[in-house]
Formats: sequence, structure tokens, C-alpha cells
Amino acid sequence: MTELRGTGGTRGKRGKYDDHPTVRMVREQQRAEPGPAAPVDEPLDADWLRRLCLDAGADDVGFVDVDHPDLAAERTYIDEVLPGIRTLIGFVLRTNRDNIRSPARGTANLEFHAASDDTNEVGRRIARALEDRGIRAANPATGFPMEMHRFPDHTWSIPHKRVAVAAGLGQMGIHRNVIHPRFGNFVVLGTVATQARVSEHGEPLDFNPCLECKLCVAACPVGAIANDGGFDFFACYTHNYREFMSGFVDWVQTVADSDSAADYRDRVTDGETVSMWQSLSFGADYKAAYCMAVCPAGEDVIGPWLDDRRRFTNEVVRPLQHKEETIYVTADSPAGDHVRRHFPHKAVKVVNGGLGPPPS
Ligand code: B12
Ligand code: SF4
Repeated sequence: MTELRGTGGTRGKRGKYDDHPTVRMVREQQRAEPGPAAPVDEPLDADWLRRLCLDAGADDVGFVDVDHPDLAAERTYIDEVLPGIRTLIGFVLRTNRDNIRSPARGTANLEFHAASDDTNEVGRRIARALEDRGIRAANPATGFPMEMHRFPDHTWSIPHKRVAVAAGLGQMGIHRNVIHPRFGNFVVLGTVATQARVSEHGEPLDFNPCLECKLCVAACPVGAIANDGGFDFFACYTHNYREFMSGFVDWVQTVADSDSAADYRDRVTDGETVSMWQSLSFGADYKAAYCMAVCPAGEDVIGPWLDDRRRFTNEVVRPLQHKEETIYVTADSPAGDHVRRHFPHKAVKVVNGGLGPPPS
């Protein structure tokens, strides 16, 4: 009889749980249909696994050995997801482009939230399908929830961008988002970690779909993206993530510091208060993502830009640049100067970035 692991039984001896109905039932089943109780060590066929992932709803997929050198720096966090990971299954789901491009933030955020939910659901389906075959697998979130107890240090478990690049699903553009050769940057990235080995791994793309057109540089309201691909994390984080982690901390501090309702309403507009309510109720809203919105790269995306660049700029880039809105910056930051210089019609609001101690 196959020894059942985890029942406390010792081979040849009667164990404490031998008479439990579940233990008896499982042992009966194993006698009737002997099969692998633990994952078999044969690698999974890559074509079979690819089909499984596409059937689960992925738009593209690639496999990476967890020992890939590009993941070495992140192993402590990756290994936390599941013991004994051997393969990372990287996959992408397309997003609806015109939602992401919409200057109406509700329309763009609906797509970010819906596409992230779909991606989590696809990861869950892949993990479930593997589990049903006796293979251990887990799907960490595409974004949130994260390991917030480590905040502000490394809060994510799996660096999906690095996995996607190693899996051959795209390359990072100047704006540091992964650009898929066909779908462009209009993708959400997901990863499933599994103990299984896979017969073939992906190879990084041999070209970068980024055109170096710099539309992302021109569109970012806080100047977070440099021409050479440098990225001002704090500028992006302070504005775009105003209603996420640190922005929320800053808002709570403002509430705590206010002397009265009137004082609070001097510091925070009603629009900002209800926007925070909306983020807390329906999922935190991004303030921009304009770098992603304007990117013309990718076989399925590039057509309108190639046909008529002026028209593309007028229809896609200008509405975001011309939008009148509040831009959040920290005091004396290059981001503040950037908004005042390039987007004088946008209101600048100086806030506490929230990563350090509260302002005195
Ligand atoms: C951390 C993070 C961020 C950070 C940093 C972004 C970045 N460039 O890394 C912030 C909060 C700014 C951010 C913003 C956005 N993000 Co984000 N983010 C992540 C996250 C959790 C990890 C990214 C990562 O691996 N970074 C490390 C390496 C691989 O990237 P890197 O560019 O070399 O990172 C450097 C800097 O970011 C910096 N850094 C990172 N964190 C921190 C923290 C501090 C305190 C400091 C000082 C520096 C710093 O140091 C890194 C090493 O040099 C992933 C989800 C995940 N679990 O993977 C999503 C992810 C990368 N984000 C995504 C998206 C969509 C966005 C936004 C468009 C959000 C939005 N809707 O507005 C913007 C785009 C900003 C941009 N141009 O990059 C997508 C990208 C999809 C794609 N096609 O590539 C991901 C993959 C989520 C997903 N599952 O699809 N994000
Ligand atoms: S907008 Fe242009 S420069 Fe920026 S990432 Fe996309 S293709 Fe590259």
C-alpha cells in the first residue's frame, strides 16, 4: 500500500489517524486506483503546458527555470511563494487599449482593475489545473495584495517583468514597462510558480519592440521617464500612487493633524476626499499611466502611428497632456519643476511622499 504522507502514520505501525474516516477513504481510493501521490519528476511537456495556459485564458505564455541568473537577486522573495519551485510560468493578458488611453480616469482604471482581476483568475485556473494533476503550484498576485509588512522595502514576491523578459514575452521599453512584440505594452503580466520542471524554456526576444520614439517621455506629467530610460521612481510613485500606500498614509496624517472639519477642508478638496473614498471602495485608482497609454510599439498597435504620426499624437497624446488635473509632487522635487515648466495648466500640489517619517 502507498504510504500516505502527512497522516502521522509510521510505516508498519498503526498511526494516530488510521481510523479517521478521511484517511480510510483516501487509502481505499489509492488501493482502487493506484496513482502518483507525489508529483512525478518527469518534466512536463512544454507544448502541453502551453496549451493548458492558453485554454485557461492567457494570451501568451513562456517558461523560465527558477535558477535563471536574471532572477538570482529576487530568489529570497520568489522562494517565499511555494517551497521547492522549479519553474515560473510567465503569461500575459491583453488590455483594451482605448480604455487605458482614455483621459477619463474612471475608464482607464476600470480596465486596469478588470484586467488585473482577469489575470489573477487565469493564474488561479492554471494553478488549479496543475494541482488537479498532483503538481504543486501557486499563483501570486499580478499586483496587489502584496507583502505589506515589509513596506517600504521589497513588497512584491515575484518580479513579473523580469520573468516575462526571461520567458521571451517581451522586452522593457524606455518607460520600463514590458513591451510584447505583438500586443505592445497593453498587457498585464502574471506568473505561476510550480514545483514541476518543464521540457523547454523561453529565450529572451532577440530585438526590443521599443521604437525609442520618446512619446512616453513627453506624456509623463511628472517627468519620471528620462530619454535614456532612467526612471524617477519617487516622481511616479508620489503622483500616480497618490491613493495607494504612502499617499494613503499622508492622507491619514492630514486627517489626524487637522484642527477641525473646516481646517481639513482647507487642506483637502472634496474631490480629493471622495476620490480616496472611491479608491477604498472600488480598488485604488492610478492617477496617470500615460507612459503606457501613448506607447505605439507592438505589431497589433503600431499601425495608426505608422500611418499618421501627427494624427496619432493629436488623438492619443495631446488629450492626456492637455488634461487639467492636479499633479502630486514632493517639495523641491524635479517633478514639481517639470509640471510647472511643461504643463502650466495642471495644478501642482505639494504633498509628503509618505515613505519617511511624518512631517514635523
Ligand atoms: C514596484 C512596481 C512599480 C513601482 C516601480 C516601477 C518599476 N519601473 O519597477 C511603481 C509604483 C512606480 C510602479 C508604477 C507602475 N506600474 Co508597476 N509594478 C511594480 C511591481 C510590484 C514590481 C516591479 C519590479 O519588478 N521592479 C523591479 C525591476 C524589474 O524593474 P526596474 O524598472 O528595473 O525597477 C527599478 C525601479 O523600479 C526601482 N524601484 C523599484 N521599487 C522601488 C522602491 C523604492 C523605494 C525605490 C527607491 C526604488 C524602487 O528599483 C528597481 C531596480 O533598479 C510589478 C508587479 C510585480 N509583482 O512584478 C508592477 C508592474 C511592473 N507594474 C505595472 C504597471 C502597469 C505599472 C503602471 C503603468 C501603473 C499604472 N497603472 O499607472 C506604472 C508604470 C510606471 C513605469 N513606467 O514603470 C505592470 C507592468 C506591465 C508591463 N507591461 O510591463 C506590472 C508588471 C504589474 C503587472 N502584473 O502587470 N510599479
Ligand atoms: S512610447 Fe516610444 S520610447 Fe516609450 S516605451 Fe513606447 S516605443 Fe519606447
